[in-house]
Amino acid sequence: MIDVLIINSPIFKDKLKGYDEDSLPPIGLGYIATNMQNSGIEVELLDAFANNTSVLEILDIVENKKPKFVVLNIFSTNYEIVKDIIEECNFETNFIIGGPVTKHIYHDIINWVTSSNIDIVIGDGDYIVTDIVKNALKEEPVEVLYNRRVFKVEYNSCCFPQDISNIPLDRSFFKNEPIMHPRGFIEANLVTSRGCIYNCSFCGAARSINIDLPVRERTTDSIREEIDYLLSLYPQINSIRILDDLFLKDLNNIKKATNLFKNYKLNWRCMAHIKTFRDVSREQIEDLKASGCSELFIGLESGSESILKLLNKNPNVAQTKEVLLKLFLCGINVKGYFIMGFPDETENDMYLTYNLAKQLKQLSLVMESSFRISIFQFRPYHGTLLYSRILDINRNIQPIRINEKLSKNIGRNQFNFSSGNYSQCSEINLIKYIKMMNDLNGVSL
Ligand code: B12
Ligand code: SF4
Repeated sequence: MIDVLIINSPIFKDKLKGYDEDSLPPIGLGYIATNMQNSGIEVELLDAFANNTSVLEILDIVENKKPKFVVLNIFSTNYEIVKDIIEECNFETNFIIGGPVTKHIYHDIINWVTSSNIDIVIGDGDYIVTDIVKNALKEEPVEVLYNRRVFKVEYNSCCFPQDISNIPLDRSFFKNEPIMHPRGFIEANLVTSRGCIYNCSFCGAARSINIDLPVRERTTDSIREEIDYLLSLYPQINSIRILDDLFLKDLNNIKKATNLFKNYKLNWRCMAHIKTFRDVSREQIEDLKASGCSELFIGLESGSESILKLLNKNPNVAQTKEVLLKLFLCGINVKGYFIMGFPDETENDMYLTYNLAKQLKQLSLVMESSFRISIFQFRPYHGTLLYSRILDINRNIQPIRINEKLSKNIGRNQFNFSSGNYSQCSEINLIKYIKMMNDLNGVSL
């Protein structure tokens, strides 16, 4: 019998046959697990997402291991799956549920049908989970209903990690690291900041829905120490991926990253924003490249100015092209994230998105850089600005489910989910455009 089983919850209810898609280590859960372990609690981490573990298998594991606590994360995408795990578990235990979406759905979780205790944590779980497991609470729950409790880790809570620089992380909890990338490099991941300065209306990290929490950044020294540690732990790695919501925010962050990484013989990749490059010169991008920046992940989302306005994104498509041209010229590859199926999006909007992606692909080929396209069908995540907007106009939001039609057309099952079609385009045409976008990845001149 172990004390705690932490589960990185699955996004599929059943095991997918032949599933071999890549995954990233659940770093947030790693921090939580490490803190417990350092306090003498016996913890195991089951990465059901990476291992393609079905709900039935999870229930078996829980019933065999009989943990005193089962700690799970939840996302809008797997709400029903996590509910199933908890409601179908025959073994009575204490569940602790957390993740970025709990603040928007805790009132639903309270009503889940189980005789087990459920504690719901809103906010960063690094320290509070240990207190709950040890029954050594430093703060009272904000809500109690029978055997349900809701804890809120606010800015002024004693469990809130004000300084995220040196939170211990035992990487032996992760079974999928370092990652052998199909494109030939070996990579480890780290998180250097929490929170985002932008306000995209489809995103759970948007500033206006997380206004009570500051954006926190680690010190450069602490990041350097973690990179040195990763190199000693995995001497074979030649690439680092920074998993922050938005690592490169502006010129200042570009300078900091350039100065940090120029001391290593490593490639590195991270998220950036079109506005990151507002005041950035060609020389500064060349320095960024020279420091090892091999690929930037940028949320381009749409080629339609009216859709970009709806998303609170930069509506200037010409500027997007200029920025990508500068990056390609300096030899920095880009992975562009796009979404189709926004509320009231027309077929013409989708065509504009396709056209933008095609032009960027052609530009990258001419510049001998790489432009990869990642395309998703829009689904409203709880608490986001678009979620509220859809409800405000009295439209129904169905639960998020697997989109098998999309998986048949474009593969990469882990990204194909749908909670209905909110656009003005038929579902057939929406899928057609998503497939056309995905197919651009195979285009050559
Ligand atoms: C990197 C990342 C991933 C990685 C790694 C995921 C992982 N499990 O860690 C990958 C690419 C695999 C991924 C997958 C998915 N992701 Co993701 N991801 C992120 C991203 C950009 C950063 C996460 C991160 O590492 N943050 C840093 C660490 C320190 O923070 P953290 O993980 O949030 O954890 C802290 C707190 O949230 C909390 N916490 C988290 N879990 C738990 C659990 C308990 C019990 C407790 C008490 C506390 C707690 O405590 C942690 C420590 O402080 C976030 C954006 C964001 N702002 O969170 C999106 C984000 C979390 N992802 C999101 C989604 C939707 C998904 C997917 C469901 C996508 C899909 N396929 O549909 C899957 C879920 C798969 C899974 N079970 O892991 C959404 C969630 C929105 C929502 N309403 O559900 C976010 C917010 C982005 C968005 N578009 O809005 N993701
Ligand atoms: S989509 Fe990216 S830039 Fe926009 S709010 Fe979310 S994390 Fe920030």
